[in-house]
Amino acid sequence: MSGPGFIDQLLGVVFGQRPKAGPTRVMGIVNVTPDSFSDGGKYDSADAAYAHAMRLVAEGADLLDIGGESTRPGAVEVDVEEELRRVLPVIERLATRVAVPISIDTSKPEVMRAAVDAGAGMINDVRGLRREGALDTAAMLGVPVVLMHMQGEPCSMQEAPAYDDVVAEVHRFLVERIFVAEMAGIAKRNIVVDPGFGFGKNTQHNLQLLAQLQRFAELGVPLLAGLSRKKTIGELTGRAEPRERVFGSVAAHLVAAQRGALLLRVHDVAATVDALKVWNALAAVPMPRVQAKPEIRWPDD
Ligand code: 9MG
Repeated sequence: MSGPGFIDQLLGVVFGQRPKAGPTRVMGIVNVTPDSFSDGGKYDSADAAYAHAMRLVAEGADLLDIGGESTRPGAVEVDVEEELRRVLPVIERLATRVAVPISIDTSKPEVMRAAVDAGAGMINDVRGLRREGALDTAAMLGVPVVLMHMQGEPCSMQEAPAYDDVVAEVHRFLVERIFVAEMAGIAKRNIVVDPGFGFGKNTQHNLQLLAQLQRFAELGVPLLAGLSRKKTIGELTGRAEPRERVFGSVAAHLVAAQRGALLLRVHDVAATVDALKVWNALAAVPMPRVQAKPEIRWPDD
């Protein structure tokens, strides 16, 4: 039997004894794009993206997700050359300078290949390796992959997302993608799944997925959750500006971690790391059994 794989090492898990919930890790988002919803244009030069990535590592990111094409609702696709032009210089510089693994956020086989050659050690595909050639390329590269659920395509996915039963449908999709990935030669220990919050889902869909996230954590592979600064957080908090959604995002990610997410994809690394530290410290303290529900009386009752 071989030793622990990349994901097991990342999660600090003893091979064969992966817990249902436990050492949740933080994936810092590095968008090298002029048009991402939350930080569009802020880090679209290689220098700015590199400096941002270094800051996220200093804040405690366990891995970095580098993306060169926005997948926000309404985003238009860029061609392979442009995506490579954006991400490769950043990955090349980071690969020799940071100790944390680098993930490439892409659906394009050509970008997967070049990014892994440049030093990326993981593929994050919002299309769950459904693009032509993606499955075989990922299998050939032999690196861990994130298989995410998305209904539709970013350009139109939020126009009228519809499900009979969002939890059952996303669950079925992920079961099928795990099977297809394994059939293509991707080892199960290299697979991570993600329900894809906000990808062809409205706030009610996202809340249902979050409420039943444990079902996805029981698929036998690590679960990733990404709610960072998304529209659902804005709707729940009344915050129109993505940069003002930090507290709401931290709360949602903490709930996701409690329901079994082992990886959290976030913009706000420092805030998320602090929240996880407090949760972990508290989880180690035994809770006394509550005997009876105390009756609370408010002063003007
Ligand atoms: C690229 N990207 C944007 N949001 C994401 C999410 O929620 N999960 C994953 N895996 N990737 C995402």
